[in-house]
Amino acid sequence: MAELEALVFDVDGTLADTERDGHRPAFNRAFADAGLDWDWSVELYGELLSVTGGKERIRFYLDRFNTGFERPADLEGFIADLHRRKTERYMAMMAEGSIPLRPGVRRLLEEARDAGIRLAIATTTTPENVSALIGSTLPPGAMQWFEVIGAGDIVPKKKPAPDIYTWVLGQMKLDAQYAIAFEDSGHGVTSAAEAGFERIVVTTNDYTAAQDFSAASVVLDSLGEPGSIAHTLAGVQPAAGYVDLDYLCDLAADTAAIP
Ligand code: XBP
Ligand code: MG
Repeated sequence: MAELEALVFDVDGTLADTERDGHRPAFNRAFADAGLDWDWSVELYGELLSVTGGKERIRFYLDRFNTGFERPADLEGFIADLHRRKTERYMAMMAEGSIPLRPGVRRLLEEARDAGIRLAIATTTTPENVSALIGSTLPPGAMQWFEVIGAGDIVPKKKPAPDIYTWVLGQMKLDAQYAIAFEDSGHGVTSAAEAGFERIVVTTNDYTAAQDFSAASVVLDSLGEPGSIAHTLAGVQPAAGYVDLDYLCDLAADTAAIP
């Protein structure tokens, strides 16, 4: 791989553990707002995560888990409306500061910024959700830390399709060989790999730990912090105990890739 120029981050599960305690309860609150008795448990949500995108996930739920529901004539409009309510609920939860960034995320973003490394986001979630999370967890103006934010319906096909990573690279006029992608899920890794990323750093969470990360360069339980070591599940353990720019440059230069 060529010299490292940019870091591209997934959001949900990677920057913060938003799925179980952020998106899932926001969906449930939107269902209650709409007078529906649907309840997405922690376990059911794990199965629903096989489909990315909130609107797509609601449709999948109806197709697979709630086939008896009497569908309105305009199902698409009904789902879009439910999803709008869900986004409002999610943004309100973020404004309360209910979900912190994962360990090492802020440290690594700041280190990369100081070193002049370009930063970007490639996510499936709705753009407003990205600003809500960044706004509640990073200093004012932190949205500007990211040169490009690729999110939601800006591309027709969500992860695992490569489209969102390809779109971000296009906006940055950047070849994937100069960048590292950060992901938490198998779908995310597939998306980045198919967009041409040769280096992908995975930080797992409870929902994704058992997924297939064979296209990743390293799989860790977190980015780690000084004093709180990152545990490596595949690939080379960071010498410092946490993922920093030195480690990423070694990864980019091949010296720390999975043998
Ligand atoms: C995760 C997703 C999203 C969120 C819900 O995206 O698949 O659908 O679960 O957000 P990523 P929306 O890991 O790529 O950040 O309801 O806004 O889709
Ligand atoms: Mg994710």
